[in-house]
Amino acid sequence: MLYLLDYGAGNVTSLANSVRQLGHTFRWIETPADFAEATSLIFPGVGAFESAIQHLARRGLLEPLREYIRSGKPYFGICIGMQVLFQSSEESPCAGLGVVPCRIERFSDHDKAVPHIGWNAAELFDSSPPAFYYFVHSYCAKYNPEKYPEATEWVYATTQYGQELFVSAISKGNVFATQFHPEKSGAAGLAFLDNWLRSANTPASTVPHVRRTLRSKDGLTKRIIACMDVRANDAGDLVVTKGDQYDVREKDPSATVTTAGAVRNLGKPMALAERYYAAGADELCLLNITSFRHSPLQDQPMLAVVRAAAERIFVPLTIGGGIKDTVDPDGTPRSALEVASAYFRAGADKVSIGSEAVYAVERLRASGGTPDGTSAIETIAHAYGRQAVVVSIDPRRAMVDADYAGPYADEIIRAADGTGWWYQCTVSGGRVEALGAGEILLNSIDRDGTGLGFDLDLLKLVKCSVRIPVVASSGAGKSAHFVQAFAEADVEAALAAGIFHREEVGISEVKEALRIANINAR
Ligand code: 1PR
Repeated sequence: MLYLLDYGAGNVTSLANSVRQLGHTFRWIETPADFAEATSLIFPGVGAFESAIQHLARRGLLEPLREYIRSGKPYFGICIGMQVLFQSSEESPCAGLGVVPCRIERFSDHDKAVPHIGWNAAELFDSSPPAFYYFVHSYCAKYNPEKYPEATEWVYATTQYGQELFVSAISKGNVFATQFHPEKSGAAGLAFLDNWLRSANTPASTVPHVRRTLRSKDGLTKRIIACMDVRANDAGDLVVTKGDQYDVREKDPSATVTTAGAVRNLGKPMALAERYYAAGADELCLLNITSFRHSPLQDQPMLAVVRAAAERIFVPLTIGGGIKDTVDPDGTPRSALEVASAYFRAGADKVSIGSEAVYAVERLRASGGTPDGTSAIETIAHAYGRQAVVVSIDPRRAMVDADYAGPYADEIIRAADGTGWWYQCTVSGGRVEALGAGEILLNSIDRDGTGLGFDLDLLKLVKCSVRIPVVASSGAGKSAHFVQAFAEADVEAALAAGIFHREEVGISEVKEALRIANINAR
């Protein structure tokens, strides 16, 4: 019987869904005795090394896990499930299981954004061609045969991020593990997982080690994200809508100002999500833009959408809107962490925090810049790892006169025609990084729905002030706009909504334009 080990953090639902999708049955490890029943075991995980080890120790599972691995029965570790096999991690003073004689270290952020988020090439040591898989981590086993000669026989695949090579899969005897997430890597990932599930009880054959060297360019691809703004329409159904500069209601063409028309309906969230997965989207984003809370947390209609999406879609899902301390209709208080946990259990990989991040930064400033650990960003990052926390920023240009000398004088951007502006919210970018955000989703109220292209000034400004990945959002009107955002602002991902919903531009068309421009795309 196949068993899955859940250490209580991150999205294990997706792995369970992938295993089911591949036609296998499984049970969850509940007690130490279950290890004896298991004939194969998968330990998935994201988040932090220390919480994984401590969680296993608290539940009395650490020694049984070590015993299980020693017994020679098949083990497949994913992400943290791989890292716990190592001796130790720079992330924590806790010792690992010590199966692999090597230490886990942090990526350097001198030449690149950290965490490493996205689809990168894993080069296997067997004869299979390199394939793209989804990674999300800040720590890794660096590929270093000189420093860790005894670990070399474990190396099954390597991957290059920036100018660092790391071990992206290990294999020896009954132990197999990947730093990437096969359950989030689309068809390639499912095939990879299926291969292990079918051959788990066949001992791995040793593959000769050939020394790997750095290339001038890494294999990380720029991500194309399809975003669905979801809200209840006037009949109470959840629909994907799309605004112009955040106004999602149909406009009365005869009126000079917006009147309260019906909410624009561009389709059902699941139907669109499936379409984008099939079309090759690297990631999907579902934003609950009205944060409707007329039902208790566990019955949130948005949770049902996430559950359904996670059953059929095997690329990362980001969920945003309403990730904050709230109160159920019956008066039960719900912390932001509880709200986020409900989404992670439903199958979300990341949560995106909007308004609450702004308030957290305001509190941080008022307190003199010392984080107190209580904000939604901090509590969620602590429990699930910073890579699970996206901060969504909604800046708007605040135009100023030529002779403006006010408090934002140092931040003014001037166009060639002399017009000048500053961005309300720009400073939040740097502060949310300090609080523990793992990625920034950078919208632009001015560009939203206009098709005029991403706001490059804004992207460059934020990109050069943070070291975490930045997702460009708002204003995409054609493939060339994506090329521009990657080539000129070097963002890690770009997101669009309207052009994909209305089928004006296809995801494959965008990827083709990137390839022509010599930009890595999956
Ligand atoms: O504040 O934590 O509850 O989060 C609310 C979330 O909802 C935030 O991420 C915020 O950006 C988003 N949001 C709030 N109101 C709207 C609205 O449209 N009225 N949508 C809204 C933001 C922007 C993008 C859009 C891109 C690309 N939507 O999601 O998809 O601009 O559009 P385009 O390609 O068509 O130009 P909280």
